[in-house]
Amino acid sequence: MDRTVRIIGAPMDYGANRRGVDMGPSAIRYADLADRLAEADVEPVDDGDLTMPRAEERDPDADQPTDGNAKFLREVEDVCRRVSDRVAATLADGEFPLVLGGDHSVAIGSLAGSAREADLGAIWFDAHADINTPETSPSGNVHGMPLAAALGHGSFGETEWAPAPRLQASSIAYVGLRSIDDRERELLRESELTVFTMSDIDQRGVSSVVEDALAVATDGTDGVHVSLDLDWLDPKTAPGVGTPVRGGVTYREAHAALEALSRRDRADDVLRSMDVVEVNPILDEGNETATLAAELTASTFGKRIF
Ligand code: HAR
Ligand code: MN
Ligand code: MN
Ligand code: MN
Repeated sequence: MDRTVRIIGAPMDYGANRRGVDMGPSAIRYADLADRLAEADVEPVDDGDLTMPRAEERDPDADQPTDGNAKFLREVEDVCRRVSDRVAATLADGEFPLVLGGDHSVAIGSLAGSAREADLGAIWFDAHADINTPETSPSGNVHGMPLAAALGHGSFGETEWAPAPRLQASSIAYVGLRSIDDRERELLRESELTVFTMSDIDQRGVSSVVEDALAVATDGTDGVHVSLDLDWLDPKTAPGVGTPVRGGVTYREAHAALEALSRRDRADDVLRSMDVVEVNPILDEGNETATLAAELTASTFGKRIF
């Protein structure tokens, strides 16, 4: 893969229980992301970070009709619109957008931008299903809702900011779920999303599961978005995340999974866009989780041992 990867920092923490994930982009860069990408034979170009609105400056008397049970929805909306525009512009320039979170709500922007001019598939590496709506969310945190927003479920305000125009539920596959809220479970059972849990990985091995996920995300689409939430890994391996869930994938399983996305014998260029999210340096140990994020991103772009 000889391509330019444009790094778009989105230090957003409005979708999580602030604070800490806003430092994710810095920590991942500090973990030598650019060098790791160069080792994968792609050319990294760093766009820097998007500026974040300051919630503390919000007028408390201002009308807040769209917030409902989604915290900081207006701030998340503002950031995601800009992420979406940046991702779409990067693709229009023939480059690959790599969005560094920040919390997982930034994916609302990545998905919308990537699905503007193409039919998009997506692979969601996560402990969590992230498909709550403001109505079903137990926490009100938008990082538990990005897939609902992208698919146009629930009421995320009156505007058209959220949905990814050319993303279908039937082209989305989860890999590694182990924490699904009751209302999410109901919704997923009625939906066309494909769910591969940790049990599937236990029984079939991660490589076979990822092959199936790729088949779902490539069938009838023009390209695949990879969303990598670091809490997908076991918390012993990746401690620097805000919502750890025990029983995640190991270091080797994670590498194997992401390497499979760019296997040399695969028809090139199925990958279209990516985000790497939920790294929380405050909770991390020795920047280990950010280092993993950098390594796993390089694996996704084809970095091999030999
Ligand atoms: N499902 C829970 C909620 O909606 C927890 C979501 C945790 N979020 C993430 N994203 N880290 O994967 O609040
Ligand atoms: Mn997530
Ligand atoms: Mn098409
Ligand atoms: Mn998660």
